[in-house]
Amino acid sequence: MTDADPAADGGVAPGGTDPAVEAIFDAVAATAPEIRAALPGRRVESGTDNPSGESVMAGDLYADELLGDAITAVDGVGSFVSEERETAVDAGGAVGEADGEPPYAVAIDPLDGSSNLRSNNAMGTVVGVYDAPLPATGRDLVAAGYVLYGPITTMVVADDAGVREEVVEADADGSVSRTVVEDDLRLPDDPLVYGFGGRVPDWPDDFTAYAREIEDELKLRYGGAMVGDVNQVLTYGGIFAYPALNSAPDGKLRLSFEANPIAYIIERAGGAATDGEVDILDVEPEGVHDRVPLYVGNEALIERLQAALD
Ligand code: AFP
Repeated sequence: MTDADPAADGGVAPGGTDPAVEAIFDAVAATAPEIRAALPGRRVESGTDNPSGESVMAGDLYADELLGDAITAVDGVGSFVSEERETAVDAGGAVGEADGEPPYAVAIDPLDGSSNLRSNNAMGTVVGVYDAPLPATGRDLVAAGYVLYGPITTMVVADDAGVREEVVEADADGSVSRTVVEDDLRLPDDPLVYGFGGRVPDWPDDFTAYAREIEDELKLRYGGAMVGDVNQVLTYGGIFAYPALNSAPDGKLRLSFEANPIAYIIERAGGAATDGEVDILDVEPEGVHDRVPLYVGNEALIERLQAALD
């Protein structure tokens, strides 16, 4: 068990991760119980839109504020990007390898799936830790993770040591604990579930043909929050996609703080991730809010998907 305060246990990081990276996930975990406790009172629209033009819930703004304060306070963080903010926040210096400069830029979706607030379904926080200024490709990720607010609050973390699942809990003394419950998460070899976003009439014909095949083979698991749907794939094997649509050829999900972190996690767990043509981690972004089609899951299913879209 690791307290979500590195000083509490000397910053001993699981798997030998850079303590500065571990401090970022400690900061994310430390906010989780407070964000979860605040959700019942923040199920309404804020009346504002985010840089992607999407309606923002009160819960989105609250999570963004808490996470922004916690992450930018970490010594190793030089820059912070959020779905809810137009531009990067300077958090202490130019990210990169220069001596003395903070090495990391962090990109987050503070409350992925916030439209599930009204229906009380799963949602969570997505985190990407890059060692290059943003926008950057997924190859510049050194770690990624997501908090999942389900029946249990869990955090999945992927880094050089692999992929692990932690239970995040507020202790009686007010501290927050991170308990590793799975220390080597791998996609099961035999896929079981699928979840495809967008409206079926808006799917291109080639994706529709692929979806029809998958529907005959796997069980539908689509909950409207990428973190919950991807966690199904990570747990049971299968495929999650928010595909290119006829009305939106770039799909819906953002590369920097949704597709890249999820692709990094799934690939570290033995799976694959593509935009339909190339590995998601190789997509070159122009801006931090660039959208990209996302298909992630078992390698064989992704290979079939790419053949179907050729
Ligand atoms: P919200 O955060 O606005 O609920 O959007 C969630 C999301 O970005 C991603 O988590 C889901 O996979 C996808 O959108 C669901 O989109 P649809 O509502 O179009 O199914």
